[in-house]
Formats: sequence, C-alpha cells, structure tokens
Amino acid sequence: MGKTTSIGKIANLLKSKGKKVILAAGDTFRAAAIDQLEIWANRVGVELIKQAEGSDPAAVIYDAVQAVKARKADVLICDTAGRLHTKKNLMEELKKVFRIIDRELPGVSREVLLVLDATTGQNAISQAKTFSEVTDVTGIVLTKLDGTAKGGIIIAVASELNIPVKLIGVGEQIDDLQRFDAREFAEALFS
Ligand SMILES: Nc1nc2c(ncn2[C@@H]2O[C@H](COP(=O)(O)OP(=O)(O)O)[C@@H](O)[C@H]2O)c(=O)[nH]1
Ligand SMILES: [Mg+2]
Repeated sequence: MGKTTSIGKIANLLKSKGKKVILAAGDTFRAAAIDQLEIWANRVGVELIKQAEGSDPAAVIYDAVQAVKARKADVLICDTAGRLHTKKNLMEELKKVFRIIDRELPGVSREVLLVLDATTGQNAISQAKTFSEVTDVTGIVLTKLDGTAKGGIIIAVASELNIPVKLIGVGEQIDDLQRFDAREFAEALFS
C-alpha cells in the first residue's frame, strides 16, 4: 500500500513545479482515509474535494472534475480504495470513475498509477496482474523501498509486468519520492 501517502508526495512534487493541483478523496470507505488525504492536502497547500464517508466515489470525482474546470487546475489526483476483499465492487467503482472522467474531461491526458508495496514481494506482482486485467494501468509507484525490501523487487516487477515503474517511495516524509529510471538503476547494479 502507500496510495494516499504517494498522492501527497506527488502533489508536492507537481506543486513545486508550479502546477495547480487538486486532490479528490475517492476512498470513501473509511472516514480516516478522507482525513488522511486532507492532512496531506493541507501540508502541501492544495485544494481537496471530499464528501462524507460512504458516499459514491464517482460522485466525489464528478465534483472534483467540476472544481478542476472552475479553477482551471492543471492536475487532478484521485485517491481510491484498494481493498481486495471486495475486488469486484472495487473494479466496478473504478470503471464508473473512469467513465465520469472520460465523459467530463474528454481528451485530457490521464495516468493510472498502481501503488505497490515493495515489502509484499510476489504478492505485489499478483496484485498488479489483477488490476491490469480491468484497468489500463500506465505506471507503477513502488513504495517502501527504504525498508528491508531489496531492490530485487523492482527487477521482478519490471520483468514480470508490462508496466513501467515510474516512481519509488523511500520513506514516509513529503520528499521521500524519487523518479525511477530503469537505465540508471541497471547501470548502478552492474557497475
Ligand atoms: N517506510 C515507508 N512507509 C511508507 C511509504 N509509503 C507509505 N508509507 C506508510 O505506509 C502506511 C500506509 O500508507 P497509506 O498511504 O495510508 O496507504 P494506502 O492505504 O494505500 O492509502 C502509512 O503509515 C505510510 O506512512 C514509503 O515509501 N516508505
Ligand atoms: Mg489510502
């Protein structure tokens, strides 16, 4: 895991590059998830669009898209739930969110980042396979690479999945996010 934390870090990175960022609290499953994203939004200094716990994530995203249009924001980052015990519902939820975005913001460039916890090893890879069956995942954020996890998981993820690792999380702080460069990584390994 590490989705919400990664969103906070990515928002900070984009804001520091002058982008106007809006966050959407699309994980409505738990109130704590909304609060956590709100803390990040305040820390980074970006707007958060949220609704009450239990509301329809697609409705939150709809509101967020309207806010993006009204404020002429550059980037909208949507948090999602990640619970796999309700996989089918989660996938339906995600599809609905994608439909809203397609309809309301046609033609905008869109990234679907899958956040994987490096400490879960092979489990991360099977999770990625499940997700990429239903959604067009454009990149992976591999978190918790600061812990005991070995960089080997990056190689496994990169070789077993056809999805580029774009960012890596190396801690819980706002700056603990790095761009991942496969070539640099390989050179460091073999030099
Ligand atoms: N050490 C470490 N902890 C992380 C990293 N990314 C997230 N975490 C921690 O992992 C926990 C779960 O993260 P969270 O963002 O809430 O995951 P989510 O449930 O997928 O949204 C939190 O305690 C985070 O501080 C990372 O790159 N390194
Ligand atoms: Mg979360």
